[in-house]
Amino acid sequence: LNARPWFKDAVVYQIYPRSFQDSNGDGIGDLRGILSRLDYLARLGVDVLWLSPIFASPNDDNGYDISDYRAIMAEFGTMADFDELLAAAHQRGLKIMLDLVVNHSSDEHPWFVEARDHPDSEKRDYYIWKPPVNGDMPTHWQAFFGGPVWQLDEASGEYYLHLFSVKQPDLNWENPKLRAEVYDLMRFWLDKGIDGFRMDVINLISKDQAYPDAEPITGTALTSGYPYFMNGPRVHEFLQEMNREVLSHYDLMTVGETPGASVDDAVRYSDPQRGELDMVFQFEHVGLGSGERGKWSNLPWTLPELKSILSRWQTGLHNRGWNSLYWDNHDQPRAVSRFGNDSPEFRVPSAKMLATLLHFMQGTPYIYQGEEFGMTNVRFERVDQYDDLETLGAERELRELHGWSEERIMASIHAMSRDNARTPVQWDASPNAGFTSGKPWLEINPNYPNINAEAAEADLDSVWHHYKHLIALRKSLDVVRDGTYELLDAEHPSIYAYLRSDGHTKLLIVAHFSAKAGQYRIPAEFVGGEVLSNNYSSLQLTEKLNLEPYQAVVIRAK
Ligand code: TEU
Ligand code: CA
Repeated sequence: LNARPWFKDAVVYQIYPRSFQDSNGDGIGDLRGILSRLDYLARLGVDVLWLSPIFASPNDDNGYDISDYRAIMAEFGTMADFDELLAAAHQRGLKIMLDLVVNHSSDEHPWFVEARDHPDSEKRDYYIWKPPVNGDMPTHWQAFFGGPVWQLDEASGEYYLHLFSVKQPDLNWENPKLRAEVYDLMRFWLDKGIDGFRMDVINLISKDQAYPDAEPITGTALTSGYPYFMNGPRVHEFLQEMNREVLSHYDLMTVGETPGASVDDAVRYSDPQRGELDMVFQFEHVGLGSGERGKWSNLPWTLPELKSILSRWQTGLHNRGWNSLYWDNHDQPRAVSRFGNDSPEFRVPSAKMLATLLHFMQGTPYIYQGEEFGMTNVRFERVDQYDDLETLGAERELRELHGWSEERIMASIHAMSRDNARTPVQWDASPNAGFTSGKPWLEINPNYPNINAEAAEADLDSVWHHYKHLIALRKSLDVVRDGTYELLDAEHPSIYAYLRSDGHTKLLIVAHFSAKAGQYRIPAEFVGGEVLSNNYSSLQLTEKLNLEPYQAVVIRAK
């Protein structure tokens, strides 16, 4: 075992290709667009590019529904474009990680077409089919995008399982042939020289074979099947097999997306001795404010809750596994709008504060496109300006089933829709923000004349330069990778302060979650220390720190 694998020193940058950069004027981002921005990414200093799915797909869920695992989505380009992109990235020292979506495929994948049209074929068992139970569906589990997880196939009279949309039938991991197919397609990409996989909902691949029904969800006729498919009975066995068969033969990094995983689950996934994955994405901090209607409830959250979650993950995985660190991705609203303050006055300091807080934790940081210069949530006026199937499905259910007013629904969409993260990257102040010369597939956030990459790179006080500084700084300090973590003042309502220490170096990180000035008493050993990072121009290093709104500082003890 490599004692210091490279993923522990890496900073990952996530690209949602559809919204990153269009190269041919059709309004859709593509591989040649990514190619044209590699120098920008190299300047930022990131190490790994994670591309959200680039494979052939009917785009019911923007590529998370794959119809050919070995082909490039026509709208994104060709295999030759991909090969060129991979080589050009490697030339610049950038690694490429692909998105492996194998909990489900598209219903337009030839496996599913054959399975559905020929129930006697071998492919039938690549998916999960069940006969009706007492004339009803086998369980009443609710799908992630609303409605039940079972879809009746009239021709055979059987239901198939889809934890996500009806066009995303779940693959049957109980079938060894299906597993071998997955391992084969992974080798196909690894043999091309890619450097890793992000594995979509990988902790959902093993279902409880009894398919029991579950607790009713209030206000619906459905139940929560989470206990029966999250971190299911054979998931670790499957991942260990995948590791033996594929992963252990390559030099790559892996991160599993694992909604509903606890710290102990994450240890099981990421303990190097167990031979599964390098790390997982946990969902607890981004789950803050969830209620009866899931994230759409959008309840208030408190800083002590956030501190308690992130601190539990920091201490829980120390020396036992490895953390991934993220605020933003293509499924989450923009962190500066959600955990910071996106008003013109506080957008820049609060985006920098969030970055500082996260990048000094132990783990591998992930930056989502646009986060590095402080892109914000979008507030479309009309529902039809949204594209995301989850948002549109929720809008219908909240209105028809739960009687929410249009006003309440729109407020919730503005706060939580996945499209907040998916509006095109704002490159510059030119028409369409430099994203496309055509009509963008999703409208651009109207704030692009002020908030864009070009302006940020030209301004040394920008969010962009803060990210660049943090990326370089964390790499120069072993304590960030290796040190212990200790939370201070857990109950303080507006200060998030923690210590990192490795016996040689001791760091204090203080983040001020408030739009007002404040004060915070720091441990004496940091008075007279060195300020390594500060999102304001000055700081009086006294025992009682005077803090500006959303100020964040990192101090090294003498
Ligand atoms: O997301 C998995 C997942 O748990 C989502 O339900 C997530 O919680 C939701 O989007 C938050 O609102 C992954 C992908 O990241 C997502 O884009 C896909 O839609 C989904 O899997 C299905 O492949
Ligand atoms: Ca294009």
